[in-house]
Amino acid sequence: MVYIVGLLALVFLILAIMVLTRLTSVLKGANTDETTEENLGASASNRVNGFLFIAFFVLGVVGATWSFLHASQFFLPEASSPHGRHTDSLFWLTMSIITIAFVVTNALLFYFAFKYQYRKNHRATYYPENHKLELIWTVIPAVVMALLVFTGWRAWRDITKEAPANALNIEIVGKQFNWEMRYPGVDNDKLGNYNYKLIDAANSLGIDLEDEQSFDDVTVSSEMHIPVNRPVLLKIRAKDVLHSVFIPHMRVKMDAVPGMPTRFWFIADKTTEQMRNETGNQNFKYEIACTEVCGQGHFSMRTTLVVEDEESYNKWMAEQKPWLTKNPDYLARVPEKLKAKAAKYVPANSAETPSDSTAAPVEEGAGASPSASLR
Ligand SMILES: [Cu+2]
Repeated sequence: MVYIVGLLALVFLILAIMVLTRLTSVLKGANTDETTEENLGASASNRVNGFLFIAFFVLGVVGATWSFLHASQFFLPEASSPHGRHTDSLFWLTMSIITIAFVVTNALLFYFAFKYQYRKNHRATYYPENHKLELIWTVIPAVVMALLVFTGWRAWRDITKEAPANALNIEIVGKQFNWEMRYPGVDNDKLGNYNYKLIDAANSLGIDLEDEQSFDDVTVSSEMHIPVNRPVLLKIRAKDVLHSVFIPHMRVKMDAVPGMPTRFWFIADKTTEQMRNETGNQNFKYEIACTEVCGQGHFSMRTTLVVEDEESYNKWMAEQKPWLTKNPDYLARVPEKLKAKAAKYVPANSAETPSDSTAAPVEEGAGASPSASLR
C-alpha cells in the first residue's frame, strides 16, 4: 500500500513538473513572438485539451450514472414508518436539486473551457461585473438552501419532540458489545429511575429500586418487540463508549452517548409478518445495528426488532418476567415502606428470606449475589 502511494506521488510529481515547464514555455512564447513554432504547438494542444474537457465531462456523466444505478441495490430498503418515508422524500428532494445544480454548473464549466480555448487573434471580452446575474445566483441558491434546511429541521424536531401520550417507552442501552432493552412492565407504563452508580454484575442497567415504578420493569437482551402502529419512544443510553442505534427500515438512527441520554420516537406501520409476505422472504427480520465503530466486537453488535400486532405483543410482554422477579436478592434494596409493593414481584420462597430476617439481609444475599453488599 505504502509503495503504491509512493509510486503515485512520484508519477503525479513528474506530471506536475511537465505541466509547469510547458506552461512557462507557452507563457514565454506569448510574451516574445506570437508566431514561434512553440506557440503553434500550444495552439494545437489547446484544441486537443478543449475536446478532452468535453470527453471528460461526458465520460464523467456516463460513469456517475452507471455508478448510481449499480449502487441502487445497496440503498436503504423501503421504509416501514411514516417518519422513514418522510425522511426519504426529503433525501430525494435534496438529491434531485443538488444533482441538477451540479450537472448544469459542471456542464457550463467544461463547455466554457472548450469554447474559450486559445485561438489566434481572439481577444477576451472585458466583462467585469453584472449585478443582476450575481443577485440571481446568490439569492436563488440561498432561498432553496434555507427551505431545505428548514424542512430538515422540522423532520428532526418531529422525532425528538415530546412523544404522543400513548407511546410505549423503551429504554435501549448500548454497551460493548450488545444492546439491552428495558420495558416499563405490565402493571404501569412507566420506566423506573436508573442510576449508573447502581450498575453491578446483575443490575447491568443500574435500575433504581427506590423508585416503585422499577418493580415491574422488564429487561431483555435477545430481541426488541414492539406493537405495530403505536408510537414507540426509544430512550437511548450508552454504558461505556459511543454507540449508535440504527434501525434501517424505520430510518431510526441516533447516537447512544455515555452520560447524555438521547431519544427518538417513531411508529412502525408494517409488522414483521407483513414484510415477510411482501418481500417473499420468510426469514425476513428487522435489524437493530450499531453504527458507531465502538471496538473490536462492533460488527456483532446487532439484534432483531420484532414488529407485531398489539395482541401478540401483549402476549409476549405477559410472558416476560420483571427484572426484580429474576433477581429476588435485590428486594433488600427496596426501601422499607415500599417492600410490600415490591414483594408482589418476588417469588414466594425467595421473598420470605429478606422480609423474615430484615436484620440480616446483607449477609443472606452476600453469598448469592455480588450486589447484596451494596446499600
Ligand atoms: Cu458499535
